[in-house]
Amino acid sequence: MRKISTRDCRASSGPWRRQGRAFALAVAVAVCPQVAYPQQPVRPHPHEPEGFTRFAEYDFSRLPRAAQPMPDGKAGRWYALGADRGGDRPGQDSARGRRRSGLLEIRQDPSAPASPPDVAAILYPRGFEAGRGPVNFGGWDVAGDGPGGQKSAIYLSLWIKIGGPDYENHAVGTKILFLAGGLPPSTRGQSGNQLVLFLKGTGRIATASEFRVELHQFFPKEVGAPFQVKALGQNATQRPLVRAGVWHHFEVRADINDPGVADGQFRWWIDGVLAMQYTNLIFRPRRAQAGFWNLKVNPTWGGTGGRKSRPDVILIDDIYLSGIPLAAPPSETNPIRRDRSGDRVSPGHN
Ligand SMILES: [Ca+2]
Repeated sequence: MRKISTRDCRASSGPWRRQGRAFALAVAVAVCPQVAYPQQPVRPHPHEPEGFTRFAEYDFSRLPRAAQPMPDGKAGRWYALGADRGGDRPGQDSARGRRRSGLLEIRQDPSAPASPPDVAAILYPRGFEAGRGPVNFGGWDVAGDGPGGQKSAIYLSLWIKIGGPDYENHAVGTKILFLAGGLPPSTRGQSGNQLVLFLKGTGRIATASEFRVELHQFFPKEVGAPFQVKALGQNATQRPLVRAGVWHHFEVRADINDPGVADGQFRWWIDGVLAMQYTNLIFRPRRAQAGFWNLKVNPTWGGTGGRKSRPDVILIDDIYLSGIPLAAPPSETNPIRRDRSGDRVSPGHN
C-alpha cells in the first residue's frame, strides 16, 4: 500500500474514490487534518424526552392493512380506516404485495432521511373536493386505545415532503394529522378528538412554496355544542418553516393536563426549530380522565368549499411515537417503567 500524501488529502477524487467513497473518507479523516470531519450521525429524535418508550413506528415499507401489526421490528398497530372520509380500506386490506391502493402509494424516494427508500405518497388529484382526505389510516400502541394503551405524554416524529416546487393549499389549510386524547374513545368527537396538525392556509385557495403550521383543538359537542375549534398558531417564530420540495422533520411533544386545569402542554418543532409552544391547554375538561390514545393520518384538504385545480402529492415517512403510560406520572424526574422490547408499554389505569 502506498503512502498517503498531502496531495491525496487535497484531492477527494481519483484513486480514493475508485476504492469506494466510505473508505476514502475514512482514510482522509484519519490522516488529513485539513479535511473536514464527516457529519456526526443525526440523532433521529432529538427532542424525544428521556424516559419515553417507543410504542408505534411505521416505515412505510408496505400499505397499512386492517389491524396488522408492523413487521420487521417496527412497532404498534397500524390499520386502514374507512373510505367515508377518504381512504380505501378494502383495497388496503387486500393489498398484499401491491404498492398502491386508491390515492395512497408506497413510492421510493432515496432522499428520505429516516428510512429510505420506501415512503408514503398521498395523492391529491385535480378536482379533489374540499373536506376530504385522500387516504385514511391510523396507528397506536398494540395495547389499544383503552386505558392500558393511553399515554399521559407523547412524542411524535415524522418526515414530510411536499412533492414538487409548490402546493395548492385550501383556504383554511390541510389537516396533516390528527391526535386523539383528553376525551375517551367513546366520545363522538368532531374531527378526531381532538388535536389537528395543520399546514396553515391563507384564507383563500392558493398555491405557495412556503407554509406556516397551526394546531387546532376540536372540542366536540360533549364539551361545547355543537363543537368548538381553538386555533393555535406559531408563537415561537413567525417564519414559514415548511418549504415545498424538501424533507422536513416534524417533532411534537404533548403532555396531558390535570382534568379541568389549563396546564396541558404542546410543542412542535420543524427541523429542530421550535414553531410553537403552549403550556396552558385543556385537553381534558373537568371529570375527563383519558390520556392520548390515537394517531390518524387523514390529510384532509380544507375546510369546506372548492376543489383542487391541480394535482399535488405529499410524501410522509417514518412516523414514530413514544410516550409515558397514563398510569405513570408525566414527570421526567420520576422513574419510568421501561419495556426494552419497545413494542409494548406497561398497562396503565385511570
Ligand atoms: Ca421509509
